[in-house]
Amino acid sequence: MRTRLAAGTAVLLVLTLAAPASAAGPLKHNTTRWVGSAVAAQHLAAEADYRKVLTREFDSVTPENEMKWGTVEAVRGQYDWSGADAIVAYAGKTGKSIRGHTLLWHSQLPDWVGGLEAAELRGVVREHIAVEAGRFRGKIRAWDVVNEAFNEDGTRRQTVFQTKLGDGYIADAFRWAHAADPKAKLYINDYNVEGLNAKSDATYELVKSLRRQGVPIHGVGIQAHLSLMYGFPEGVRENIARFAALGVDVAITEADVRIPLPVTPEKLASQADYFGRVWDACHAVKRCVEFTTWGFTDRHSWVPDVFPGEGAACLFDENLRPKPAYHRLNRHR
Ligand code: G2I
Repeated sequence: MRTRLAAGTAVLLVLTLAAPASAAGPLKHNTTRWVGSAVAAQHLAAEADYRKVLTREFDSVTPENEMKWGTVEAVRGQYDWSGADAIVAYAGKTGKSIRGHTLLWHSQLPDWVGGLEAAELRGVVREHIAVEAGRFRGKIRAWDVVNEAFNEDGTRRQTVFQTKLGDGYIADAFRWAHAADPKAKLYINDYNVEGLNAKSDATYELVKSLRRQGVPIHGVGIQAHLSLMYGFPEGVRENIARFAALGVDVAITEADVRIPLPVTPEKLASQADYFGRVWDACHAVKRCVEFTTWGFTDRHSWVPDVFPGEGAACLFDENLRPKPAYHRLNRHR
C-alpha cells in the first residue's frame, strides 16, 4: 500500500515537472478570483480568433467603451445600447460575469452634459444612472460607479460633477446606482492607486467616510495601468489589504504593462514580473476578488494611441500567442 502510494506520488511529481506551462489550462481555471478582460463589441463580432481566446481564458468581461455615457447617449434622449447589449448577450451565452464600466466619468462624456447648470445636471446624472444601471439590473456583477475622481495629489479632480454638484456627488451616485440595481457590487475606480501614495490615501479616506455614512459602496477598483518606464509601485499588497480592512472588496480592473518599444526578451520578462506581482498581491488578500486586464491582445490596445513609443502591454501578442506574462500568471494555484 505504502509502495503504491509512493509510486503514485512519484508519477504525479514527474508529470507536474514535465508539464509545459501551457498544460496549466485556461487562466480562468487556475485562479480563485474572477479573471476578466476588457472587450470591444466590434472585435467580438468581427474576429473569431479574438472571441475564441476570450471565451476560453476568462470568466468575466468589461465593456471597454460600450457602456460609457458618451457611447450610450451621445445625443440627449437618444440611446444607443447596441454595443452594450451585444456584450451582455455574449456574456449570457458564454456564462461570463460582467463588470459594468462606467456610470460617471469626466471623459467620454457627451458634450451636451458639460453645458448644464447645477440643478439640471443633478437631475440628468440621476436619470442617467437610473436608466443605465436599471437597464442591466441583475446582469452586472460589479459597476464602476465613479471613475477617476481624484488628482494625483489626492485632491478632488475638478470635473463638471465636482465643480457644479460639490463633494456630495459621489455619495449620491452610489445611492442612485444602488436603488437602480440593488444586487450589483458598487465600486469607485481609479488609476495610480496601486501602491501607497497620496491618491490611494485619498481614496482610502473617502471610502472610509462613505462607509461610515452608510453609503452603499462595496469595492475599490485599482486599474493597474503600469509601465516598465516608471518602475513597480510601492506597497501594492499593503494597499489592497488596507482597502479590504474597510470591509469592501478590491478588484484589479484594467491591468496592463506598457513596454517601451522595441520588445525584447528581457522586457517581456520584466513585464511578466510586473503582471505577476500584481496578481500575487491580489491573491494574497482574500477580498481581492477580481483580476481584469484592459484587453488581452496586443492586436487591440489603447496604449500605442496614447503613449507613442510604448506598446505590447497585454498578455497575448497580436497573433494571440500567450506571452511570458501569461505563463507567469497561469500556474496551478
Ligand atoms: O485610457 C485607458 C483607460 C483608463 N481608465 C478608464 C478606461 O475607460 C480607459 O479606457 C480607454 C479605452 O481603452 C479607449 O478605447 O478609454 C479611452 C477614452 O478615454 C478609449 O479611447 C477612445 C478613443 O479616445 C476614441 O477616439 C475612440 O472613438 O476609444 C473610442 C472607441 O474606440
